[in-house]
Amino acid sequence: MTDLVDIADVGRDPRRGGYSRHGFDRVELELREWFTEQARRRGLDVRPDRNGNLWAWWGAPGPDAVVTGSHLDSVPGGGAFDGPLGVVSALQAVDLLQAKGFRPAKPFAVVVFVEEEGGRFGVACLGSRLLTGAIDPARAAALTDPDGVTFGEAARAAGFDPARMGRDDEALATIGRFVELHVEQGRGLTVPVGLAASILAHGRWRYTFTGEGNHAGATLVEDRRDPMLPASRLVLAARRAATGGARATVGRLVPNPGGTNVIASSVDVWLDARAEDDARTREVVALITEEAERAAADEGCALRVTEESYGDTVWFDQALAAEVSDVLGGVPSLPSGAGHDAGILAAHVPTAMLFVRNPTGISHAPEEFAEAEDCAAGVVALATALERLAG
Ligand code: HGY
Ligand code: MN
Ligand code: MN
Repeated sequence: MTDLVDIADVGRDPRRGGYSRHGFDRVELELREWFTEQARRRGLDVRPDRNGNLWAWWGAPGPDAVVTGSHLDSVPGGGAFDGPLGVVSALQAVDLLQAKGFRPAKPFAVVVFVEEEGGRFGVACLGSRLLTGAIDPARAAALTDPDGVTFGEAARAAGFDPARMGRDDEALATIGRFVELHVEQGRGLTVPVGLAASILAHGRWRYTFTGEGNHAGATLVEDRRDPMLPASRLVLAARRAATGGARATVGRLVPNPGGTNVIASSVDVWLDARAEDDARTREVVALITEEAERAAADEGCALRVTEESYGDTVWFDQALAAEVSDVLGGVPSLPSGAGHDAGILAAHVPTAMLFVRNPTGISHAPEEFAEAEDCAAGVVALATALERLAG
């Protein structure tokens, strides 16, 4: 926990509460420096890859490496554990292993992925998607943050050349197994440590409703084409469509220009939809989009829908999960409603996830919390698993 305390004041968000730490922003660059210092203190050799992810090697890089780690960025106003717990636990697992005189028999690295939350540039797991070729690097470079800064510009300012970004076969080829520790983000875990079995299929869609900007006082209701109406009907349609375990959320709705006495000219609405498989997720989004189209027509508004990211259901490597569970004496396995970098890597290398109990199940909020003794149990579990895999 001391390492989490180290960064407890980095990136606090006084307006939202919690933390706002986003890819290549000033705060995340400070966290990168902190991680680099922590890694060097442990004799790890920190080598950024060309996509902006940080790799801290214990010994020489090489094939069949055992890799662990997570992310340091947050959602806007996020909690202290989602991401950093996995990075801090990896560093402390190295401490435990070094303290007992363990030396890895395989190449071994701790990795920090950039912009896992997509909190600045809108696409989740951006660093691991670039590494694996799951996103076109030109599209990634052109993604913009709310201030209009592109990912390419932010990457360049952080010392990375966007023209060199993209699938990194050499880096991928070094990974033998990847194990990510993460705070659980639901209430599914009733013991300190568990394993992830799967990740829901999930994606993000942007709906832009365009009407006619006008005066809130001088414009009669019958003369309006107010995009806020169909935007509101989309929010309600999302809740109605989320049945049978599916999830559909609107957490971000931005009217333009956004004046109290102004009828918006356009409204952007982002939908996060998830379900147990591809077909069900697509069905939920189709239902919502049909209602959005009806609502736009009813109000004389135009609608443009853009799919911003999508990932199919992830099933983690069962042999690796069994091996990790076995060395831990048997831990429960549970589905994950949250996406992770491990979910992106799972398509390329044997991947497992360890979850640490979250007593409230709250995440992506300042109240996110995990008990110190459960975090310590997570570190011991991760060290035990890594010792088995890299022994
Ligand atoms: O959105 C997610 O599920 C993850 O926290 N990026
Ligand atoms: Mn998250
Ligand atoms: Mn996370």
